[in-house]
Amino acid sequence: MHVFSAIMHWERERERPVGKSLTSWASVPQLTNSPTVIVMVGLPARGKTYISKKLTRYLNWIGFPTKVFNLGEYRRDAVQTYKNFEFFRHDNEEAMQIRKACATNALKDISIYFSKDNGQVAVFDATNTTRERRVSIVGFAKENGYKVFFIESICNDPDIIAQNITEVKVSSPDYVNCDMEEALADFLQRIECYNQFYVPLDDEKDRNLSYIKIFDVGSRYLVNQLQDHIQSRIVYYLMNIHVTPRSIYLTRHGESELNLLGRIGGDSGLSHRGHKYAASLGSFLKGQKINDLKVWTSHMKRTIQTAEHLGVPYEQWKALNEIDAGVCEELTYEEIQEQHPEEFALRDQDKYRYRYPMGESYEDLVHRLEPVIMELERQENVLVVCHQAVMRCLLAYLLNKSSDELPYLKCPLHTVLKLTPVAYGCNVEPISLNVEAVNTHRERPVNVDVTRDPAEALKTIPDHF
Ligand SMILES: *C1O[C@H](CO)[C@@H](O)[C@H](O)[C@H]1NC(C)=O
Ligand SMILES: *[C@@H]1O[C@H](CO)[C@@H](O)[C@H](O)[C@H]1NC(C)=O
Ligand SMILES: *[C@@H]1O[C@H](CO)[C@@H](O)[C@H](O)[C@H]1NC(C)=O
Ligand SMILES: *[C@@H]1O[C@H](CO)[C@@H](O)[C@H](O)[C@H]1NC(C)=O
Repeated sequence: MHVFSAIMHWERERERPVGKSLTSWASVPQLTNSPTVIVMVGLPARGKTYISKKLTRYLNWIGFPTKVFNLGEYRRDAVQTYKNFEFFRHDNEEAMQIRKACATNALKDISIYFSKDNGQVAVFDATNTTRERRVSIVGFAKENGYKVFFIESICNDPDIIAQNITEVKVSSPDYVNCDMEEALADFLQRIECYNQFYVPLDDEKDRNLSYIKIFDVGSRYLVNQLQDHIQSRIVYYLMNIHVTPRSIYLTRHGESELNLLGRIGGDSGLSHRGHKYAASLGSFLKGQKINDLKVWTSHMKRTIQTAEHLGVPYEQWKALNEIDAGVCEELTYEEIQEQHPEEFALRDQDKYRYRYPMGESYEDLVHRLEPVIMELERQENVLVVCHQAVMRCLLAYLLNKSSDELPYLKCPLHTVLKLTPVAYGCNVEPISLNVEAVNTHRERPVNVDVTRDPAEALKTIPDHF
């Protein structure tokens, strides 16, 4: 982790300095020179789609525009109704032509994504089980100046495979009107079609390729010929994720003294109602009977006071501290408008990238939170007691929200979000503990021009004392 925090530090150094002009802030940082094609390798039901989606969510969150190109979807577009595994037999000439055409179309779309849509990473989610096919992808990438990184998932545990099939494949569009047993049987035969020709990445023959092999759901890894920063980030991420069932609980601290006054930031303690919420949170958690719950707070008084009511050990993370509002710390929105009207408007124009003078932006916060996300991935049941901006960043990662949506995600006080990973996403359950609190959510106003008048700037500010 230390190596990576050094890298992240270096990245931040290269970012624009604190300045005024929004146009210079809006530029997308160029982090790698040439785009990367990630190619998934492995038999069906080895988690290729799962890894593709999850990795894509992570890369987008840390600021590398990434998209999945799923060959199965191209195939379903080309062949509207799936009959059975016969389609995947190696001697089915007609189907083979269709599959080739789909792969060609997907690769074409990848080039368009890189050249026209600012894409940096494309995840090619196909089976690609033969060497010949891998060679053709490497050729395509060479022609276009792309880097290629293979991710191979290897697993021969029949229980895991059967569980995977029932979890995600039986509900696939291929099997809409099929019963479970039938679908499972067909899918196993489909795997067999691939298995006859499957050639795993080879220590010797593929020694010039860049790849990671993941064995048995991450119990062992083999990494070969890493080429750059982004590939090391990918490897780092893949080595930290797990699939054990668990829940993540996110909450803000109880209402604080400064919340009551409508002042942002600062380091005040809890209000009377804030203490009440903390006590309710304690009973709520007891009721959930969570196995081995880890509790994390920031270094700020309001999260620590909240955790103190829970009666369990907790750990403090400086990285979880609220966004640093710089010169605007402890001001009300009215005062910000009065003292820094231009800053206030600039923030409304691009809330994600806007950096408070002497403070931070949401984008900075995402970088700061990266080690927290990595540790969240490693852990099982965790409660994070944090802050509004911090919770928005964590939620955006967990729920795959874009950087435009991120700064406006609703994270009310005195509400716990219970997030439970399922198949390819996350179930969210908001639980209000029925302790009143002020509203701290300010919507983006319609007029974001620096010349707007104060009344317009203040139109969406929440009530306070
Ligand atoms: C893997 O990619 C190649 C592209 O070169 C494609 O021809 C092939 O059909 C893909 N694999 C499978 C199993 O579809
Ligand atoms: C399926 O199995 C593989 C093991 O090869 C695992 O890594 C993957 O995450 C599993 N789950 C899903 C939903 O595909
Ligand atoms: C790997 O690359 C080296 C140098 O370019 C080349 O001499 C060698 O034949 C390649 N090996 C394989 C297995 O492709
Ligand atoms: C994540 O969001 C992007 C765009 O907002 C979308 O294309 C993609 O399908 C989403 N991924 C998942 C796993 O929902």
